[in-house]
Order: sequence, then structure tokens, then C-alpha cells
Amino acid sequence: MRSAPASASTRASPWIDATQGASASLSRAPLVLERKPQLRPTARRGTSSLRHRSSATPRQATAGRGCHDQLPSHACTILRRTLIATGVAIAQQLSVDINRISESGVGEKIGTVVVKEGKGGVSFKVSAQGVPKGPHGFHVHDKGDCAAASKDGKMTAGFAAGPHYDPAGTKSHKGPKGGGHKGDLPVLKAGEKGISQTVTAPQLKLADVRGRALMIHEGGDNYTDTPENGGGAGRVACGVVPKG
Ligand SMILES: [Cu+2]
Repeated sequence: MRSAPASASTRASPWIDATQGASASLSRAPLVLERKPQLRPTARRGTSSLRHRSSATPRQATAGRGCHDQLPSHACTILRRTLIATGVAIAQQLSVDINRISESGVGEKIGTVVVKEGKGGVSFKVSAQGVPKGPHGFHVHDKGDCAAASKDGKMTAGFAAGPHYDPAGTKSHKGPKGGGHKGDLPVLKAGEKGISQTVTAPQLKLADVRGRALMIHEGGDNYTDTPENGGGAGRVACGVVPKG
């Protein structure tokens, strides 16, 4: 993971801060579009943030973060419109903190999930420590809230996140093969050092997961409704995907 380069002389990559929406931040120097730059995503470590990074060459762009800090606003506008006009594809990536959860609420951070949209759907690069060795059900839950909430009169870990994301109302848990909950993801497997795994959900767009919870369950997932929700049992770790 690279931080934004400080020098404007030799390095590429104008950084586009999508948190600024359409007024994305651009590079310090004029952009000479000799070819269409391919935007590649990146994220700053340890934050739930959204950044976009271009592969523009040094001649195309120079370093800098925050166009509006370094160029007059009309120059940023022109540059942004130029990028749009040239058909630049904007890839997107989010970094989500994952925290331990219990019936007492949200605990310490135990990892991250890098969420990235690509041609094949949305990928989830999961890094988490301190979870038991073995399989763990992993889903997009409907609400972006990892807090404990009451279930059958008893405070339950992560229950504020609601059920699995199911915009079509299938009420069916079928796993990543599709046809059921849209938020059903491939099961994770923890080793001695925790989870280090990337899974992909072809049925999802990044917009589907924004503002929702990523939930890691105590046990595995058989991708059926018997037992309910794949039998993943309790919710043990959770993170909320930023809305934008
Ligand atoms: Cu779940």
C-alpha cells in the first residue's frame, strides 16, 4: 500500500478523493492525456476511506492529493470533465475495519476487509486475527450497525445489523451460488493466525454493500436454510461499509 507521493516531479498518480464526490481531487500539474489513464483503486491503511489512483504516466500527471488545495477550482473542474470525456473508468475500493462483537456491543478492532468492485463483481479481502480456527460464515447484513440488540428478549451480538441483505425478498439462504440472499458470501476459513482470504461475490455491486454490515459468524455455512442461515450460529465480528 503506497501513500500519496509528495513529489510532483517524477511520480505518477493523481489521487482522486471520491469522498469529495464529483469534485474529486486531482493532480498538481496539468494533465496531458496522451492515452486513457486506467484508474486503479487503493485505500489508506487503517481507515474506512475511499481513494482512487490513476496509472497516468509522469507526463500525464504529477503527484498530489487534493486538487482544490493546489489548483484553482475551475482548473479542477476542467480536469475532471476531461477525465470523464475521455471515458476513464473509475474503479472503487473501500477499507472496512472489522471489530469483535459480543452481547455487550462492539469491541476492539481485529482486522480489515478491503472491498473492491471489478468486472467479476465485488471482492472482499479479509484479514482478521483472534478468531477460532475453522470455517466462518460471512455475509452482507442489511443494516450498517454492528451493535448488540434484543433477540427473543435477550441481547445478542451484532443483531442490530439485521438479516442477510435480501433486496429481492427471497427469504432463502443459498450461499454464493445465488438465487437467495444477495448478501450471501463464500465461507471464510481461519487458520492458526486467523483469516487471510479473498472471496468474490459476482452478484454484488459496490453500491449494494455501502452502508451495510459485513458479518463474520462463529461457525461455518452450508449455504442452505437447514439449519437456518447455513448454521453459522453466533455473530463474532463485524464492520460497517462506509456509505460514500
Ligand atoms: Cu450473517
